[in-house]
Amino acid sequence: MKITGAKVFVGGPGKNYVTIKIMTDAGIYGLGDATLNNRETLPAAYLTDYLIPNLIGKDPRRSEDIWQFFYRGAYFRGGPIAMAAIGAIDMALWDIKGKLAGLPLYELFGGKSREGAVVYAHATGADLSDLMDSVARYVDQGYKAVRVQCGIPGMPTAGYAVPETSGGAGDFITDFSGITPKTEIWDTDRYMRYMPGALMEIRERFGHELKILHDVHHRLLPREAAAFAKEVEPARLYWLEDPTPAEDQDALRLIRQHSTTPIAIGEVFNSMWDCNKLIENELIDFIRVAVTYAGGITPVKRIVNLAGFHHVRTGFHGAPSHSPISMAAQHHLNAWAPNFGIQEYLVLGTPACDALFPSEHVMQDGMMYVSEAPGLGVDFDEGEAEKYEFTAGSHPIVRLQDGTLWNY
Ligand code: CS2
Ligand code: MG
Repeated sequence: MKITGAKVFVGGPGKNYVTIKIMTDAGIYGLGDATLNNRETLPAAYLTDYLIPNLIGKDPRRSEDIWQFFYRGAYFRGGPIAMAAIGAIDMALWDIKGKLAGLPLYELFGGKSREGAVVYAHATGADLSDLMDSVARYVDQGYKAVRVQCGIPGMPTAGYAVPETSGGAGDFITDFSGITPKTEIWDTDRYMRYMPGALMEIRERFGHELKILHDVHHRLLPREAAAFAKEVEPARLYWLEDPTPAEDQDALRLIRQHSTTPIAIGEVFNSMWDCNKLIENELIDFIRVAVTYAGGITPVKRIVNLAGFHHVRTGFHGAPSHSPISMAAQHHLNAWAPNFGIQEYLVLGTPACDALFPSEHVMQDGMMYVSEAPGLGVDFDEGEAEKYEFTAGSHPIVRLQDGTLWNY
């Protein structure tokens, strides 16, 4: 069996997705997602210029050797661009494997460990009252878990992932449009004074059954993160995400030494080597890697297995940056992983997105039910794809009030 060709598409409804379709001489094709948020043309170029020419003629069933060929063989290893590109090929090869076997991917991993996987939604508000309304809407829809972000009174701009103005009644998605980044102003002291009380109010209003998550988005120093994690303990968070950038991983010890709040990290990691020490030293509770940026199903399964030995559960990244293809790969891993924790999930189910990526995965009452179709269980409509083209975007940048550049 041989790979006969591969095509790359960039674009999508309101969001650029990077999709690869790998064709074989058996008439079966596989799909992969290489979307790297706001840098989408780069993994597309890596695929087109370097990886695809080396794929043609290879046996698609040898997904392990192909992964090693692209990872070890490149000499310069890792990084989000290369790993997103390798990850997309790996997903597509697993998709082909599942279709050949006539089985949904979770069966090839070891079968189901659960019927449905708990997902969390993003509740957000310009102020606490709007945030409460947003949480209530998700609870009414049956969600069992929500991530909560709200504007901080007196902060010059709203804060991470919250609308600038009150009264919003829908899902809020950060505006990444334009090549020149927007600027947010951040004030750590105000955030640290306000947010613990707000989290406590949310817990009191919604009771103990709701899983409440909060994303600091890398904005605190290790000592501040330790103080914050300790102070929010009464709110009994399901997790505190990215309390401090995880580049200096020894700094994570400080949080552990001061608090039992569960810590979730990893959405910017690209390899096992970015997270193995955090896992082995049991400094985190949830590993947040994405199947895309972490290089595909092949390495992420290894990360999940290592995590399982150290009481670390999964909480794969599921921001709107991911197309339904990589989300499908995660749904299959979530159905299997013995140490599954939770899945981030944003309702992107617009008719346009569903038309581009027809899928049989079902979200109901805050639970994701994996498709029984062979392979990934998601398709890609090339005719629909012709409607879209690439539009450049950028992540906002963050500055402190005196102008110092800070972490988005
Ligand atoms: C966030 C992301 O989903 C999350 O937890 O941290 O939305 C993140 O801001 C984006 O993926 C950046 O591209
Ligand atoms: Mg995050």
